[in-house]
Amino acid sequence: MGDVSELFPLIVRMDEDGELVGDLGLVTKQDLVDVYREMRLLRAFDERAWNLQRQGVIGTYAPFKGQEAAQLGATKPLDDSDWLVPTYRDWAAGYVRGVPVTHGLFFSKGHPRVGDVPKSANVLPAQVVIGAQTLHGVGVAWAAKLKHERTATVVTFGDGSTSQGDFHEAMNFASVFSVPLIFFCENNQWAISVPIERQMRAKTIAQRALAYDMEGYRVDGNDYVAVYNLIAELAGRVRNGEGPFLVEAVTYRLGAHTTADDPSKYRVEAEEERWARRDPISRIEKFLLRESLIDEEQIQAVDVAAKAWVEEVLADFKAELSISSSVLFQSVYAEMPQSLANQFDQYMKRVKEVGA
Ligand SMILES: Cc1ncc(C[n+]2csc(CCOP(=O)(O)OP(=O)(O)O)c2C)c(N)n1
Repeated sequence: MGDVSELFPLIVRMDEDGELVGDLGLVTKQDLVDVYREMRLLRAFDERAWNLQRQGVIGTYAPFKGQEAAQLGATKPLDDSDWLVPTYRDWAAGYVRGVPVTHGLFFSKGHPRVGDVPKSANVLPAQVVIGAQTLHGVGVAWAAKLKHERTATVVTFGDGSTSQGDFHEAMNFASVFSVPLIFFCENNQWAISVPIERQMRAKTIAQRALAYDMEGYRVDGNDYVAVYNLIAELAGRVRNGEGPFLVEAVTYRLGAHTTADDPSKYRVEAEEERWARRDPISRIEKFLLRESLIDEEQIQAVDVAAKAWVEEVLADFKAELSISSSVLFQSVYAEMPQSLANQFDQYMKRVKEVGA
């Protein structure tokens, strides 16, 4: 057997120097100006979230720094009626769909607001059980098919998730029932401290599609233009009854796995530097500068705007943060069952007694 990975060449449209090696396709130059700004805002938020954990304001947070092009490219082409089934790192993707970016902070606090995903966003709650959401994605897409809805579902997951049984079951079900689903793998090279080459012998994740008689694609996940165009095309095909598809977006987690992790223990600086040069934001910036679509002054202005925006969203977050402990009882059922109501009464009596 030949090397099947050769069947899945990396799709690139804008290289790391911001040079077009393909065309912009469906992405306009103005889109790139807007997306550049949006990514900078989201990056500023993500970096601030890290500091909030260090200050003890939030709990464990999984940063998406470095994966902005993959996450925005996978969601910007979707229609309002499409669906996103995300993980704990997909706050930028959720934001595109209309989930407040502070959701990641509420999530880290175990705050009840996290169950409060706006219905119109068509986003499932973020999944922490690795790979489990791939099955949920199949369910959402299958339901759409049974209801004859013309919607595309995108389920996102990391490279490590493809080593899980759930992923393979999901691929099999999706394939057998031809569900309108895009499996979108953010291959950020690491599953916590386990590098991709220790997770699997296959050279690419995309080639795993072959086993399920599915089309697979391997795209530069730090190239917004390439990811956007690929997902736009596949989402259109899915809505027309084709699919499922597997997309491997080759990217890199520039930060730690979570705020509880120290990557200097398991990866070398040279690797981090190599990937920092492929940063999804700086390649758009280089393109915009070369095309005179933005200048240094405007770049500075985005810095200022990003700081102001982060303060604004954090003010909303902080205003909602404090909750009464009674929420623990009230947010479980739509109608509280009698047994829980009894416990709630006892709890409130005790609270009065101790004056809490
Ligand atoms: C079923 C299960 N096993 C183990 C874990 C612990 N765990 C949390 S994140 C993670 C690594 C996931 O790596 P990957 O799928 O590549 O996603 P990434 O975090 O890199 O985005 C593991 C093993 C878990 N959450 N769920």
